[in-house]
Amino acid sequence: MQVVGELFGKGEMQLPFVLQSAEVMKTAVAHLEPHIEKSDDSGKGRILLATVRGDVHDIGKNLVDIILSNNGFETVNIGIKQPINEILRAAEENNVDVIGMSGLLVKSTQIMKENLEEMNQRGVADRWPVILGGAALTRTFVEQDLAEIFDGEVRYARDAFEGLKLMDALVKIKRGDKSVELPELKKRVVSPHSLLVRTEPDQIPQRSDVASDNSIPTPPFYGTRIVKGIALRDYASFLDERATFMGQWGLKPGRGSDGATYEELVETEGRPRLRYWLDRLQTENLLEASVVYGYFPAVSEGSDTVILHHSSEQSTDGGSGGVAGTERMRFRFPRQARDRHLCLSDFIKNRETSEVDVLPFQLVTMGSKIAEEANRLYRNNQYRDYLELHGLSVQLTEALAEFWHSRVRDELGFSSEDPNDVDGLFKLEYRGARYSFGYPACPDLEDRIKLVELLQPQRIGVELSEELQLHPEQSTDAMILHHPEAKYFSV
Ligand code: B1M
Repeated sequence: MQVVGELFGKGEMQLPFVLQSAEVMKTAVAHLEPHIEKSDDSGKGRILLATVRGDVHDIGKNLVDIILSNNGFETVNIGIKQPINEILRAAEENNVDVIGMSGLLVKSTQIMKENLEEMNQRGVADRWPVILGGAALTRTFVEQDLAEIFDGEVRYARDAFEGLKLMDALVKIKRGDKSVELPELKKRVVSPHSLLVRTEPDQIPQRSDVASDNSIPTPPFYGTRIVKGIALRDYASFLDERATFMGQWGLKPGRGSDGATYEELVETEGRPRLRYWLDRLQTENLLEASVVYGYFPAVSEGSDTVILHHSSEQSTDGGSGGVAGTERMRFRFPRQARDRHLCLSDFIKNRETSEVDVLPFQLVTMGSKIAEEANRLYRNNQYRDYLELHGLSVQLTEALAEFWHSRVRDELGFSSEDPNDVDGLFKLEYRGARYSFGYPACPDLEDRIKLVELLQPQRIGVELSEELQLHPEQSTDAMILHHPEAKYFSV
């Protein structure tokens, strides 16, 4: 049965309104469906949607599902963590026209490559064109590197709307429409100036030029502490409104004279909806903001950071109560092969100085109720609410992390160096920096296992899954450096 025609046309549309229209359409179709005669035509086209193996990110794929299905395409959404076997089995069983894979992790880009190779090997590359989407992908990686190895058609969709355009074109082409063409594949342009100058491995220094004469602050305690039920008023002011409105809620200024400006959208949509949600979250008691954090003695040895046992170590801190000053665990952080050859360990006192540094870690969570409510809204076809609540919940997680980091600076005695406004905080205008494992200075997600061993977050209801993701999803961890030179960098 072909359900609806083209709903969302060519003009600029704001994602929340598109989702609202999709809700209306879904309800209308549900009413009409029993009265519509089923035809045996193959419809406008059918796509299989999956988040790839090892990746738990759901929302991007679900948005694609909503937009596509409300434009008349049939979607077969098989969920997260899907291995290629399952993807191909479901594609076959549902006789889909196109396969769509999503994934946010860097690792997922490699999995997508392996999936395409597997499709080549099984001789099904010609049968199913593939659309790929997700944060860690780039257009040239898909349209040059992956297109080169894949025997069929593979395309990159930056967002759900591009996914819709591609789906439309791919199905038409598959059905023999000669008037339709896919956009040209984007090739990488490498200007001679943009080539990185890499140092030969044997020339990379043991340590960068980061100053080593900084002072060490005194922590209020060693070991870990838990703080539960943190009040919204404490961390709400740390919310990054721009990231929430533009990044998560899709409130983007329109082009041309008739498009609303960002400021107008903030006034008419952003702030009123934000007030509505913050009230509702409190009234319905959906916030369970908790933190586990701690201060640990540490020294560096080359690129390694060594956490030492401390005298007040308790078994509840996750420590074995080893002899104070001896090695408890070790992180090996990567070093830049270029530029200043920075490595996170350079910001921690070297063992040779005989000084012992202090290294804070934190893990914050918004709890599971908010995620459960967001999922309920999705199942209930309340798409705009789903997008807004999910987006707000992840930005509140960031706000909580930012708030707790400011508390740590306070406890270490240098919060007087903080900027006066929250924008300054987002620009890192304070002493030190917060590094989450998986981000460019410390990309190895395996380090989360050690962090969890140190902080024991199960005490605030947070577990690390075998995909190295924290559950509930609205959780994030970090290591905090107090060194005045510590800022973000990429290895
Ligand atoms: Co974090 N995170 N995060 N994070 N986070 C990413 C994903 C990351 C890429 C950032 C980065 O490095 N630049 C990085 C992963 C890198 C890696 O793999 N190593 C990362 C990391 C490292 C982490 C943590 C591990 C950090 C830590 O705590 N140590 C941690 C993991 C969480 C956990 O364990 N529970 C973490 C935490 C968090 C928050 C909780 C604070 C928050 C929520 C995470 C979440 O969504 N579950 C968060 C956020 C907000 C982000 C970024 C900034 C935004 C993600 C998001 O919500 N996007 C993200 C970086 C980025 O995307 N720029 C990042 C909105 C969502 C609607 O978009 O899913 O991309 P998305 O879908 C879009 C398009 O991509 C496209 O259309 C969609 C809608 O238009 N699309 C398709 C997607 N699939 C498609 C398929 C198609 C077509 C289009 O066709 C088939």
